[in-house]
Amino acid sequence: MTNHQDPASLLSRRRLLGLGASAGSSLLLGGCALNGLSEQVGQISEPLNQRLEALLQGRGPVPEFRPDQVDPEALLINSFNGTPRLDPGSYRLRVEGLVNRPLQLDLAALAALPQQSVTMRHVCVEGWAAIVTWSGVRLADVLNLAEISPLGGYVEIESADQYFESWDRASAIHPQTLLATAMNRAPLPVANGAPVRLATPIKLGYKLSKWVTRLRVVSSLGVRRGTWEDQGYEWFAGL
Ligand SMILES: Nc1nc2c(c(=O)[nH]1)N[C@H]1C(S)=C(S)[C@@H](COP(=O)(O)O)O[C@H]1N2
Ligand SMILES: [Mo]
Repeated sequence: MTNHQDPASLLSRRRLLGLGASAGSSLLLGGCALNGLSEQVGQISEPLNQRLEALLQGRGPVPEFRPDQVDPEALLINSFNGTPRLDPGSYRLRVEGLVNRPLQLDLAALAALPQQSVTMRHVCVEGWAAIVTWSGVRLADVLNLAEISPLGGYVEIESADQYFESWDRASAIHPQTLLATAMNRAPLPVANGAPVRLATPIKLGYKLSKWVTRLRVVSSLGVRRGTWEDQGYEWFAGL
């Protein structure tokens, strides 16, 4: 746990770190440019792709907040297509696409994986933010379990309310990116995405899909990039 900084300095610090880690690649700041580069590199060769990934991950973990900074009242509900109620007993997280071992994980299987927490600021572009503790499994652990292919540069995320997202691989396997099943040390409420939602301190709120049902690893982005992205929101949406 490191100390909290005000959001503006935190943002600029992260930007600097990102730039510093990638030695001259200002492409990091633009989702589209990054996407283009990553696609090109993926086509050239696998070792290069892995080097790029290492560079992107070079920033390492970002600072977290203290437990006493958590503000449950500040977290608003933002759902745009109703609140799906998934039956915990029949719930399966499907992991498919460019993986050697496609998976269908039930909640017991997820609970059996190492559990992590992240205390972070959730930032919604609609003008609110809230410090939250999310707990669950690392998305990286699930992707590793599925034996993600080196060619899988992106992860598409489907939700039960038809919400759609797509992420770059480096952000997906970032150590603070979780498939959360708990919020503020209590079981994840339905309104906040139960039984499983995405959480990470490195992306804006709209990237953090609730009610996640399916992960599909792909080599390039499709026509659909995200529920909000397809209406003009930035794709990378990094914090
Ligand atoms: N499936 C799904 N995920 C979603 C959304 C949604 O409408 N459906 N809204 C997004 C937006 S814009 C935000 S800010 C956060 C809000 O999360 P919360 O409702 O738990 O605060 O969820 C994100 N994930
Ligand atoms: Mo949002």
